[in-house]
Amino acid sequence: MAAAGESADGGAAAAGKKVVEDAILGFLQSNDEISDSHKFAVSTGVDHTELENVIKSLHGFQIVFAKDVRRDKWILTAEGKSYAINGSPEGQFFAAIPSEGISRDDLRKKLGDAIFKIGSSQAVKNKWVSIEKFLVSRKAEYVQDQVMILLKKIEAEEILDAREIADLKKRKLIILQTSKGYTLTKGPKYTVKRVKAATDLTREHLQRGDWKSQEFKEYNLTARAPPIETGCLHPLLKVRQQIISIFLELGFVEMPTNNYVESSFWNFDALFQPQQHPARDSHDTFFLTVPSTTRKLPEDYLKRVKDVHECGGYGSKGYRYDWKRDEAEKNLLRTHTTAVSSRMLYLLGQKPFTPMRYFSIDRVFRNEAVDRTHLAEFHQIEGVVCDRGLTLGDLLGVLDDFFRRLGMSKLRFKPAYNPYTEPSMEIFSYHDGLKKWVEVGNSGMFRPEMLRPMGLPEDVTVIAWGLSLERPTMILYGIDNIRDLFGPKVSFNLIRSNPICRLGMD
Ligand code: FB9
Repeated sequence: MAAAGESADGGAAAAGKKVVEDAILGFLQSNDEISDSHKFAVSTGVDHTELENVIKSLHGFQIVFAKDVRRDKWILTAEGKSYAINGSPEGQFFAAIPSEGISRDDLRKKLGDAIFKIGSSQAVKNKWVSIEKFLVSRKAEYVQDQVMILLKKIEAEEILDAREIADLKKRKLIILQTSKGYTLTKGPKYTVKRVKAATDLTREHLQRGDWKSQEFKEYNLTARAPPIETGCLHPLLKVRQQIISIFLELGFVEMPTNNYVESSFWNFDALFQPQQHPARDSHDTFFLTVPSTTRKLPEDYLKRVKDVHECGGYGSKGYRYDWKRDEAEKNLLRTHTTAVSSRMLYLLGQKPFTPMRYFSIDRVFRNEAVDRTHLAEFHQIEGVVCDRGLTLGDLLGVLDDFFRRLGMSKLRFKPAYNPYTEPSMEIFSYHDGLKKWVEVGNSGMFRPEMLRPMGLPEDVTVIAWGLSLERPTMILYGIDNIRDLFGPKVSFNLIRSNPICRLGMD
């Protein structure tokens, strides 16, 4: 019955280990050293790997001193092995020729193309045979298959001279195998019979009193603790946490983003995005078949949205097209969290105005071509500031403050276009690590055609910006392909062993 914690076969392995240990310690009792662990393994019939484990343990306890020795030895290739058994091609070639000679074809059939080809050239070179047009005949009574003999010597680990080695090597019949071996000598704590070191001082030791002579295992203070299986955060969630704390520090409130399914109305129409805008067709947007349409839209507000699209107002001339309700009722997977901003701004417009700062970080879906940096879904980060008389300067200021906390202090802005913001700007940051300007987001001032129908006062302006969560995470964690960061191909190792998110320390 195996001792507690020791599995049945554990006993055998330990016994095996003990046998090997005693063999080594016993040998060193009467010999100064074991010069070559490989030879010792052969002589004791022990597998060298098993011997190696014992050597490492004895070395660890300084019972023996093990010095690494690199051992190069020639071994036969598969071809070499077959010639050592069947004879070299030239040897087989010669042997296959009857005394009266034989036709080339018969000989080729007898030996096969490979042996015939190599054998013929070597046998001729060795002046063993003559090959006329059709007939092959022996030129020697008896020949010695030197190659086969040398190959057998290699197998027997006999030493060959350099020229012989060179020939066999050139014919790819042998290759050099480098293996690590050890030379063993007695260590400072050498003992011929090793008493298993005890790990702990026990009551039994004290009762038996043998603790005085008992060897105790050293504490291996460098031993790594067993990995503690803990939960671990995906890098995306670590960066998200950092960005959430930046927004909260800046007094922003998180918007409820728990609805991937949205109506075209809040995703597009409320944002003054015209119904014929290219982003609104199924090439860019995932429309739902079930439920294909939304039922509840605020009627009075919808009327004002229809009007502003069709004929403008609030200083705008609108888009002058027939706005269709059923287009706005189509359900889709939201293409941006700005759809959530439109809902929140509408709610803000339904009560006496109070300045607000909102942010959202959640999934958005776009029917786009997947490539190294784009999937059909990503996490959008959005910041929205609503107040009276906000200007583009305020937007620049907030962007500077936000991105500085993200570790991006050098920003540049490029005019851009969004259907729902005017002016709009793409944001670029100089990335010291990548030594280049990186597009880090988009921004703008929401159009009055969007805000006024919501009921927000005329002097209220709303600045907003957006970026993705994946791009900064890829750059911060040095991940080149977005598929290694998000989706079925993500390696658990990335999840388990990714460092903390240190914004701004690139
Ligand atoms: O995230 C983006 N880039 C980025 C951001 C941070 C970053 O940090 C590094 C550690 C240093 C690195 C890169 N981009 C936005 C820029 C590009 O990657 C762009 O090619 C891809 N964009 C996505 C959309 O792709 C179709 C990123 C995504 C994006 C773009 C725009 C918005 C949101 C996400 C927006 C908006 C907006 C505008 C006005 C008002 C409200 C919202």
